[in-house]
Amino acid sequence: MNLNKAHIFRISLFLIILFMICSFSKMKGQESLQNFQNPILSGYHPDPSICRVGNDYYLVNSTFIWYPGIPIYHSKDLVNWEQIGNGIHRTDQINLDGLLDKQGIYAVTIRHNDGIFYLITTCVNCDGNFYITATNPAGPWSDPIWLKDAPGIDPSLMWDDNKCYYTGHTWIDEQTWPTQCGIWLQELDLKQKKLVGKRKILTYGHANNASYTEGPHLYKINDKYLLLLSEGGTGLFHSITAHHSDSLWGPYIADMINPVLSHRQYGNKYPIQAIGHGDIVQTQNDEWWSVVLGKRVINNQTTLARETFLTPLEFQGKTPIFNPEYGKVVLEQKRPNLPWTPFAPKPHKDEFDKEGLDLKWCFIRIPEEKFYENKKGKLQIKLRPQTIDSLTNSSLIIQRIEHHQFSATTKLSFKTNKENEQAGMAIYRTAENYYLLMKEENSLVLIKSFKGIKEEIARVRYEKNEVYFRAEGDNLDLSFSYGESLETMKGIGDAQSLIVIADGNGNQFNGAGIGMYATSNHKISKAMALFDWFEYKPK
Ligand code: 6LW
Repeated sequence: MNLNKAHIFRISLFLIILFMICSFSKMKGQESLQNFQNPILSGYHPDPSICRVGNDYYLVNSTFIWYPGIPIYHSKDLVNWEQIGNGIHRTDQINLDGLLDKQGIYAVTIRHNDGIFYLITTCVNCDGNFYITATNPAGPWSDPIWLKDAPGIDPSLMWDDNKCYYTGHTWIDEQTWPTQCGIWLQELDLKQKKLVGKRKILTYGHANNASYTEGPHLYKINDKYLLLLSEGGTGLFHSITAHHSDSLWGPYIADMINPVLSHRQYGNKYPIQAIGHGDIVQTQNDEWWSVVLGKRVINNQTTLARETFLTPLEFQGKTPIFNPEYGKVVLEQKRPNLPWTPFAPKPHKDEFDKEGLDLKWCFIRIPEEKFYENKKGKLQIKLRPQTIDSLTNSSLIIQRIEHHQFSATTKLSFKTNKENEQAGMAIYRTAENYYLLMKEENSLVLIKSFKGIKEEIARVRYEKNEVYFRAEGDNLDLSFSYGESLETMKGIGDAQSLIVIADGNGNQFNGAGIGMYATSNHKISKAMALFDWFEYKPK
């Protein structure tokens, strides 16, 4: 073939343009994504509730006794979520002392009306139902407004004819069947900040002997009323049912296709179970989507607790058809018709070189005393007498475990000559179920507590001040290692199991975290542990 200069020029131009198109679409790969992956919020993210304001979406979860409580997530596409704040972010908003890990802040509802955001929830085993308000969802949020005469859990709000209405769950005292609950409605006077007027039970569930009827949300759609709620309890039998009425106060008629969403019919081998407790939202493009909770199950175990899943729905007549044609929540499918808006990924490694703690860090119960400080690029944690297994706040700072395969590493600097003093890494689910890898006076110790039985798994002599600790999770397997440097890490203890932090065995409702812990085990101490950095990443 005879190639003249013009030919060569044209071919080169073509190749350059092809190269540019390829690199551009690679760069924009995210934007060309047609599908999304479930769960949209992995790890400990139960009881999701959602609302839309213009083109912005806000989502919240329950947090039990973790503080800050009620994370507020923001998204523009329903798939990419970024935490922008917390509803409970001041230590004087609430008191969680003495509460068990499964008590405290239960399911929350987020709503927006007339320029004000509302979060309404229950503090179980503390003061009951309350709401807080904010003009900016990132906060600050108000002090709680307690609704003293509101029984039960799972409050929700809706507005109709400029009035605000409360729907909630209640136990039925004179039980005609076991686990009987009801959903009730009453007006909430936002000026007087109290429930007013008549109270009416709207339903006991969609079928005779329905159990754990809870998690209601009432919507007015095309001038009709749709009541969505959960039944069956938050485990294998969980479900969402729909009830319709032409008027606010009822009667509410159960939809013929109830339950409108459940995975219970797939049995206990199915990889996504416990689908239920949902909320729905209509997009600016007129699609309907729901957020629901579910559990991913591996070898019959759920180590990541209840997570948040996204699934579409459409109305056929009044009936909400969840994930039309599939009828179930799936791990991947076509994403919402919304502008793809990923946010900058957060670094896995926290260098502790900024003022204050990143939003991902949490405490168990309320840190009345500020026992930590970022100093010269290190997180300095004060050893205090409180221990991880007491029902009070201890010097424990954790983030959610969000992956089935993860690796967490930290660099600790800690020196003591007191045998009661320890600092190190913790994997925590409850005061009875946790692992600790701790540095002591001149040894390192691996401790396991399972169903409240605490045992020392391994101990090695170690005399340097600095040490690297690592925990690695792989489905149900867990291993720990330590070293003087990252290049010389050695295993400590036998292979361990993440069943310790999985649902069951006393672990209920909340989820698991990993992070840093320091204690002087019931004695007063002046000691500090310095954490240079902490890295948690999926593997
Ligand atoms: C929550 C209830 C539920 O308040 O579990 O799954 C309770 N649903 O609605 C605790 O998360």
